[in-house]
Amino acid sequence: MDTAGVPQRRNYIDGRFLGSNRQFEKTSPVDGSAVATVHEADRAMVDHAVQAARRALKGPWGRMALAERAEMLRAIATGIERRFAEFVAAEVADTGKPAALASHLDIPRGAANFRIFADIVRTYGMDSYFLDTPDGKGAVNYAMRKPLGVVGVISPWNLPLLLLTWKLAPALACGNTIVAKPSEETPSTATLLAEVMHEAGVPPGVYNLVHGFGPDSAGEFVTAHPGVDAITFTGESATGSAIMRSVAPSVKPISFELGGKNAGIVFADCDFEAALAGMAHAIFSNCGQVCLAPERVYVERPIFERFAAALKQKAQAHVMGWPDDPKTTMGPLISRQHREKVLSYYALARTEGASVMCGGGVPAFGDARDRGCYIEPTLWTGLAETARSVKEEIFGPCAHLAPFEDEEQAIAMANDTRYGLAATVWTSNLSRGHRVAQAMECGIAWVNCWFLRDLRTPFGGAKLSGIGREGGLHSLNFYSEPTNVCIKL
Ligand code: NAD
Ligand code: 6OD
Repeated sequence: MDTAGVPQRRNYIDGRFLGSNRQFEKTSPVDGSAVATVHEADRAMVDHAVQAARRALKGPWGRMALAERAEMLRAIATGIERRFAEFVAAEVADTGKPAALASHLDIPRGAANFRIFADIVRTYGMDSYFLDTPDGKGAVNYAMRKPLGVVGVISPWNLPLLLLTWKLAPALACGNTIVAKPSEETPSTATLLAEVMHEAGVPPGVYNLVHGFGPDSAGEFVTAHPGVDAITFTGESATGSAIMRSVAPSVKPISFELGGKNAGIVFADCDFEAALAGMAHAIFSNCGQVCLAPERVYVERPIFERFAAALKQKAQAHVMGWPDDPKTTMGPLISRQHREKVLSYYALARTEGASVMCGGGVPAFGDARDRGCYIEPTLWTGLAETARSVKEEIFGPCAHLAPFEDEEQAIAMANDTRYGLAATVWTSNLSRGHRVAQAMECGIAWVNCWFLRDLRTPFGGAKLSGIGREGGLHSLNFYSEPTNVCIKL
């Protein structure tokens, strides 16, 4: 804390918290008040972090037995749970999301990510053996898995702890060391996590945290650093493209989880109330700032009018309140800058000929929330499928609804996008559920549910939505490097 009581978010390098001469203020999306002073890492600090991470590869962490490393991951999970209320408060302060959401999703998943990868790495080990004597020539092959080395983790602001630890936990489980750069909008839980690592006895240099922005700041300093062996990134597709350019000279492995313009498909044979509740949740949860959220909703013609009217009621029932108020169901967007972007799409949709079913503007509260970043939940109909607002990711609490005539048309409309992250399909016909889910050109297709996660399953996107898959053994494969050993008998 400084004298004004605003928390300081410092870098954590080689086991020590380090301030910087360059600082910026993180403000609350709820009311514009100061939330934290963030210490931006310059190029030299990032280099310091990378060198510390390189040294730690050879230190106690590199020599630690796998079982001991798994125990350390469990201790980190326990450390998060021990300071649960602090983590919730920090996540809420940075994002403005309802405390109930942070308590039920973000922070428990932060701990769960460490536990699941402790279990998976213990169950499957790091070495896979393939014993064979091909053609009777008498050779034995085995593939031995080793850490990649120093992994750069670049994460976004929408689910800050969840998405950071989703990459951090498997990378640590595989024995790598880390230089993490969280979003400039959400520096806090990553910093609390450094305290938890410290308390759990994680050796210095294993988890290094640098704060700052993307281009010409800590983000780019990490991705371009020749001492970083791999980059794992979650964020916008355009940022992924910039990072690809910056890692190209050193040809590092990359894992990218990028943007989406996801489809929700509602068939007339669905359980209407379940589909309505599920779609309303999927569109508006976290103020629409979930990469998996369906911004394109396709509803079979016979129930289109009824479904649209009911979804509008759900949208209008949202309570845009203070994060700690249990009645609050929707928080603000992350920042004024992001609200400008979403509002520009609200204007574009009108220009492109949308019928605005509800929302489209900024609420007025008559209190300090007017200094925040709240925005109305918004639904449209009537846009052409070629409209930019139907094609581009908006990342706000909004969706366009269009009717479809049959299964074939629904599939064609859903797949008519350059993105390929997720889809959600609602039907009571089991065969149709399988058929349509399998026809989706995307990484994850949910049937009669959305964002229902089993952390062992492959997670990631096709097309513009990403490169590679993480989750379960997919993560262990990415965060480790096999060496095949062939022994002639
Ligand atoms: P962003 O791409 O703007 O920023 C993400 C991170 O990258 C931040 O830490 C940022 O500082 C850093 N960064 C930005 N430019 C960089 C550069 N040139 N070099 C290195 N680092 C750089 O994304 P955001 O606005 O924080 O998050 C929202 C986006 O993330 C949306 O597009 C959303 O769909 C996507 N997302 C995808 C997933 C997924 O799993 N596929 C999950 C969450 C969010
Ligand atoms: O659940 C996850 O593991 C995950 N990566 C979720 C991504 C959500 C996007 O906003």
